[in-house]
Amino acid sequence: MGEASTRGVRLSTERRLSTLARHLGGHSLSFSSSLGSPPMASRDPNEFIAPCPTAGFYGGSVFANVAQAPEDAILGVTVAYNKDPSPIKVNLGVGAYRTEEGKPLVLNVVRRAEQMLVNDPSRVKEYLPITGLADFNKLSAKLIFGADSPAIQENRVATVQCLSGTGSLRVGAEFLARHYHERTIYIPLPTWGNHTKIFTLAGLSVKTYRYYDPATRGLNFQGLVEDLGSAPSGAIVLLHACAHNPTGVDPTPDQWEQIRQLMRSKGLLPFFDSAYQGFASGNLDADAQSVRMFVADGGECLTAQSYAKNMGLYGERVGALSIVCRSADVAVRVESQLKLVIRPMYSNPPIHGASIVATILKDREMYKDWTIELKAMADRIISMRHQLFDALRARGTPGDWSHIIKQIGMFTFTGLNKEQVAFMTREYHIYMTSDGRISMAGLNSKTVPHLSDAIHAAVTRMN
Ligand code: PLA
Repeated sequence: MGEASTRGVRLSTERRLSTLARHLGGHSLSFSSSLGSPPMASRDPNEFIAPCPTAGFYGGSVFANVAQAPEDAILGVTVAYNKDPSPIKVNLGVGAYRTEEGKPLVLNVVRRAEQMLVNDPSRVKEYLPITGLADFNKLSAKLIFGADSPAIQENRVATVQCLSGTGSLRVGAEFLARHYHERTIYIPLPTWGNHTKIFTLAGLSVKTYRYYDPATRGLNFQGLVEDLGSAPSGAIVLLHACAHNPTGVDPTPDQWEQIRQLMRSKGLLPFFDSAYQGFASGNLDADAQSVRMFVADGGECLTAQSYAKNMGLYGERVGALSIVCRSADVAVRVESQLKLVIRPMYSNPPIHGASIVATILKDREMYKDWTIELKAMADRIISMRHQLFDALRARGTPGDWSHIIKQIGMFTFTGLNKEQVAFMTREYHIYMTSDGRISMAGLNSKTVPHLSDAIHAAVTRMN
């Protein structure tokens, strides 16, 4: 910034401060020439706790015009659930794994890794580099692209540790908005609700492509091909690597191959969201096939990984963004620019969760134990699908419910409408998103009969 513009910023800041001071009732906030030093430092700190003119404007708030925002469509379901005193309430809103006993699960292998970290006196709490823990980044790239990936061997991948899947998507989006020539991103219809906000706020223009067919409760493959076929060349396309949220519907390997050919022929840039690797099939490699297919052709892509679900590290906020480039020197420059995106956002990522992941991924035994626990989670979800399907059949609930066992991953997209969902929450204290999505990972054998009763009543009384 030049000297003149620095002075401009300072003058306008001073003007805003003195206007504020006038509003606050004549108190002199005369720190105009000491902008760099905190004005509060020289004052009695209690002065700011006791009621004083700065607490409001004529008894009101300077934020009086701030409107009440609605709760988040997914996380708000948990807020409503927590407020409900009913003993029979069930939360099937957010995608968070619960045990058969309905309890959150910390994986044994995660507990062991944490114990090792705590017992290791050489572990310190220094800042990580802007790009995060180097081991974690290398191991994360291997996990999604495969140990023998040529892109990794040729050093063509820039990986940065980010704040779980959401942070990885956001950093990727900010990078694209600054450095990619095409600002339009196509997201599937429907998709995870946060995608639109993440990409829009990063400065991209969001469009949708047809994905789900409510009539068949399956993939609208023809619609997808038509929409991507008419997208402008170079457009970014958001793809769910596996276990599409909210529909639980994924393309077959053959359809993935057709999508790949179409996208490559039009120069569309794939941005994979991989939030459920291992949760779809119970197998980490199988769930990464779509991504690996695109990397194998030598082309470029972005991948956002989350360890929230597959390692149960939800609140640790651990994930990674990888950008696969054509050559090693491009990857180096891309990484340098990712640092410029991250530094002013949160400076550098947290150390604990990434250390847990790195500990598990680099130890052969622990990695194996993780895959066993992951498979057990995936299998329990699949068994819930069968139990729910059988329970609805036993009740003779009208409709074809086979999509419950056909869909994959954490969610079932039931096809229940808004009114039916509201009825189930009101009458049965079952909490789910209003689009009819239920988190199968939140169900257990004891709650299946209650949910089936609720669905049966909703379908027979509210259609
Ligand atoms: N991408 C998809 C497709 C997701 O479903 C989610 C999480 C994320 C990214 C982000 O996860 P992370 O930032 O926690 O790693 N979706 C959840 C939770 C499980 C949520 O909405 O935040 C869901 O219930 O849809």
